[in-house]
Amino acid sequence: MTTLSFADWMARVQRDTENALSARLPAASLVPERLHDAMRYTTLGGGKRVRPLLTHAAGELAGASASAIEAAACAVECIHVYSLVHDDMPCMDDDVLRRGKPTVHVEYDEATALLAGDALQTLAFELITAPGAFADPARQLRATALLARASGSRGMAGGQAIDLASVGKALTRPELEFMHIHKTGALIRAAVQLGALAGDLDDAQIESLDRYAKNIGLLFQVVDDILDTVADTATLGKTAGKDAANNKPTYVSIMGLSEARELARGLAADAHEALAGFGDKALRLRELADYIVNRPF
Ligand code: GRG
Repeated sequence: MTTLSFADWMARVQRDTENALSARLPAASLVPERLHDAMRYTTLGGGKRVRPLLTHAAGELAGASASAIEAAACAVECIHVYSLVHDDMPCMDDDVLRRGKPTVHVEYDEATALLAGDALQTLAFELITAPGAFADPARQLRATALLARASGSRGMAGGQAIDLASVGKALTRPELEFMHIHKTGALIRAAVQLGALAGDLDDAQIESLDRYAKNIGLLFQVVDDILDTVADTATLGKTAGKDAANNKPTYVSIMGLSEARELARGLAADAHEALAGFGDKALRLRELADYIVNRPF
């Protein structure tokens, strides 16, 4: 059996995710056309697909079927895209650029952006609860509950609320970490857990993957803060330097650039350590940890 290079594997998962999402999103010709068009506009043709990549890597390790992995990966990405659409709205981050394109409320209008986000969130739960999506209905139910919790007020939405309330405040490092564990980390953690639950790992193995996922969730945010400082708008496909401009606390503002880089390296090392018991099966998860540390955008 030939093993794909990481770059080829990543390109394959990104292409498969694009096709799977396109097939699952309502056609733009279906009433209400404007809403469906906005959902497709914001979901398709962009994004690194980090969460689906994590779901695929964990699902492949767990021996899950391709169809279960695909359903879980699409569900997580729909939640992620909904969060970006709402985050960009004038009532939150008020941004005009996302994934190199005008944001949904700019390209369409605010009401459509709100509804597109809402509908993407509910589509995620339609996908993860589809009959037969997982081989084991008990695990499917567990995955559904996990995704709901990770997205809600004790997960991503809660982290966003803390983020909005912290503008202009001098957060301590533990406070900043608490916010990011929820805002960014919870969904990344869910992406790995859903992949694991789609297969048949035991609870100790799921626990090890969760330790990996917690580190990756925080690592993703630390790198995001570094990129917001050092990269430009064209590279990022979203407005660079926004955190400083909005007076938002970040790892870079609290620790400085070189300590933030050191923190990223430490989190990546801990993520690698969590995978020690899986041997070669965890190759893609290891490669993804390294990709997240070194990602250019
Ligand atoms: C509106 C409930 C609600 C939540 C919003 C995720 C989020 C919470 C806001 C996004 C703001 C932001 C820039 C967060 C930092 C980390 C992050 C999630 C970046 C965007 O994710 P990427 O880089 O985006 O994976 P792509 O476009 O590649 O999918």
